[in-house]
Amino acid sequence: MALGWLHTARFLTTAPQLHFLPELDVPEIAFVGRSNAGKSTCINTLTQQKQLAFASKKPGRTQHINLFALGKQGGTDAVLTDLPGYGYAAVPKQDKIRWQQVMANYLVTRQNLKAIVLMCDPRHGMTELDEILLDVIRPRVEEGLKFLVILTKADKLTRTEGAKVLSITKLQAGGGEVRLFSATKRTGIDEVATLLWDWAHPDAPLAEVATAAPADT
Ligand SMILES: Nc1nc2c(ncn2[C@@H]2O[C@H](COP(=O)(O)OP(=O)(O)O)[C@@H](O)[C@H]2O)c(=O)[nH]1
Ligand SMILES: [Mg+2]
Repeated sequence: MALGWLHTARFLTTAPQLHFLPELDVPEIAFVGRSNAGKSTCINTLTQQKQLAFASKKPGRTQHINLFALGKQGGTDAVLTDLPGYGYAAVPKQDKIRWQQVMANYLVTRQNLKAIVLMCDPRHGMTELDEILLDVIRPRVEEGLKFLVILTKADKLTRTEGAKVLSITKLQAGGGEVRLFSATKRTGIDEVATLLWDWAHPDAPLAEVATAAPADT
């Protein structure tokens, strides 16, 4: 049912920085990570739509905050935010700095932000830029903002390597959740979907949860 909910994702709006975004009162879940960490693939897998990450890739939107609505048509109950990746070497320094400021401003001050999902390539682990991001959001995490690290491309790891990187990342994640994920092997998908559902619906009674699933799942 959580996966069915994620499959309802559709493009909502895009903005070059926080103050152009509409103020919303539904929970918002932001996806962040270094470029090439596997964020687009992960979002596509969770929502089962190629078009979403494509929407974020359109010319002019690559350094934008892109929002996607979740829930029944006309009954949006949460929003996914795709924040374009950081750390891409070919981007001019000036643009990198600007984008890091836009991101930090969004992550620190977005009112309805409920959760942050950080995508990480487990073969590189948490990089310096990921650590900086962690420092930026730490005060909000301590105040109750949910935090999840997704270790992507888990299919590239042996079982032992996976277990090791999982425990190391748990230590680094400062109380946040950590999950192994693979788009190719389709591991971790249900677990991540359930976490996100629960975070977006903290008060949902079980009966409501059961009826919220679209018919096609
Ligand atoms: N083996 C494997 N490759 C993946 C997986 N997820 C992403 N990739 C590859 O990693 C590269 C970067 O993925 P992408 O989603 O574009 O990363 P983004 O820059 O963070 O949006 C691409 O070549 C993907 O095919 C995965 O689960 N398994
Ligand atoms: Mg991408």
